[in-house]
Amino acid sequence: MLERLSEKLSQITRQLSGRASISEKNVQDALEEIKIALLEADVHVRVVRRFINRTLEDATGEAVLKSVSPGQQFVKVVYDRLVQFLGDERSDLELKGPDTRSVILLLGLQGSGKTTTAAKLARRLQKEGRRPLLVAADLVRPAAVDQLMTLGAQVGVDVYHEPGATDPVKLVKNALAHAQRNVMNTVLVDTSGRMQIDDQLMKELIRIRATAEPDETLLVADSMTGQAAVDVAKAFDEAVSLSGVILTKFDSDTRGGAALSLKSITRKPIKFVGVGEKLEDLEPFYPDRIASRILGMGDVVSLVEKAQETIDEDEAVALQAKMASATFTLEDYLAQFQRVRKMGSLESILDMIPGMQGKITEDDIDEREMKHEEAIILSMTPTERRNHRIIGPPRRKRIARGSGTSVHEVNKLLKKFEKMRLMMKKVTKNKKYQSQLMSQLGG
Ligand SMILES: Nc1nc2c(ncn2[C@@H]2O[C@H](COP(=O)(O)OP(=O)(O)OP(=O)(O)O)[C@@H](O)[C@H]2O)c(=O)[nH]1
Ligand SMILES: [Mg+2]
Repeated sequence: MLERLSEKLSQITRQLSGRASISEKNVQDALEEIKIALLEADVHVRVVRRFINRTLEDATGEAVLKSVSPGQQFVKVVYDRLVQFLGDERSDLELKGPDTRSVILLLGLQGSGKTTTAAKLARRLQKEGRRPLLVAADLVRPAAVDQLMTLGAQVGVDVYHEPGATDPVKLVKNALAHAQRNVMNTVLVDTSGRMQIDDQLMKELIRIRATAEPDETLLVADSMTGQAAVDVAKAFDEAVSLSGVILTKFDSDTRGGAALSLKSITRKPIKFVGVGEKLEDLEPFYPDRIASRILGMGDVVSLVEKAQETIDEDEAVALQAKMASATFTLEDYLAQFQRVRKMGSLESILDMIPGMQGKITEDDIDEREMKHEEAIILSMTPTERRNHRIIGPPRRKRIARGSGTSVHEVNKLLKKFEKMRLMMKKVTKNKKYQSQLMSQLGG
């Protein structure tokens, strides 16, 4: 993905990055080349102009030209701008808690990938512990319902459908009642492909939206269409008000024009990207990682930066001392979870380490278990967290209830923690293991 844009931009920035000194003219020349590369990548012309102007401002300032490594500073400036134009922060789905029903409405042009994406998303949410229901509300294309049912079966998610139905609004209403009855907390509605100019279908979409009252109204757009995807997003947003976009076929998009233009033109975040035809090929969209990919810097840079941001050295030293003396408490353990959270998911961290990409998948790491463990510790009183030995059977029962887990799970955590403490004490006596363990803990 993004090969062409990346090849161009990394070539341009590489020319400057190694230099001990650069002039304002060097920066201007490089930016002229970047401008051409962005236009070739089908980035919206307004976005290109804004990008170049702002980068020029930042890059010709004293801080860059007079710095110790101006070339690298320049690359950093370009990188920061790319991150900004890609949308800054990762924007996740905003769904209600597990006890309340959430609805996700997927819409878009014909063939953009709605049905496939609905199944991919259902798979992902199910793995996160939600109970999804797919709703076959595309009543226009004859084979659409069968397609969703096949995909639903593949990911093990129920599909609500009504043979012979003709009114998608009514069908959605029935589907919501079905979800309610069967305690399914996440309803994903697949709609039929629309042409923007098709007034009737657009009106129907507005009615579906009013009935579904979605938490997320996501446009599914083909990233290969570049700027056209941005125009589509604008049109749909005006009609039904979008909460975000999923860019599909990102695997085949070598240019990146849609990804780079979308946020600044429409203000809508890209929440996920589709990166293949298989049902696991859906990835959260991380602007910083995409920017490093575009500049060919590898994700190592962002890993290092993130690690520096989140890990305070004093904190690490204090932690080490605690480990050695086995005064490491559940409170410290909890802090580790929160540290991992700050850095993104465990999976995303492993993904950034060279050689680890794709080797460890969601299936290997039990983020759900992590969430459960966190919930358990949060249900303890501070005194209990500081001294887990006082947690006898009645307290275990209370904690299980409070955290929505079972006594068995509480027992398991406490056993694991006790074992970990012992191991830490042993390990901290040995310098080599010590650093290994610290790095495992994110220190
Ligand atoms: N390479 C690649 N192909 C994708 C991706 N997402 C969807 N596709 C393919 O795009 C084609 C269309 O996907 P659908 O999910 O049927 O699209 P749709 O928007 O539901 O289509 P209509 O219901 O006809 O409007 C299928 O062949 C998918 O396999 C992706 O992220 N990458
Ligand atoms: Mg479809």
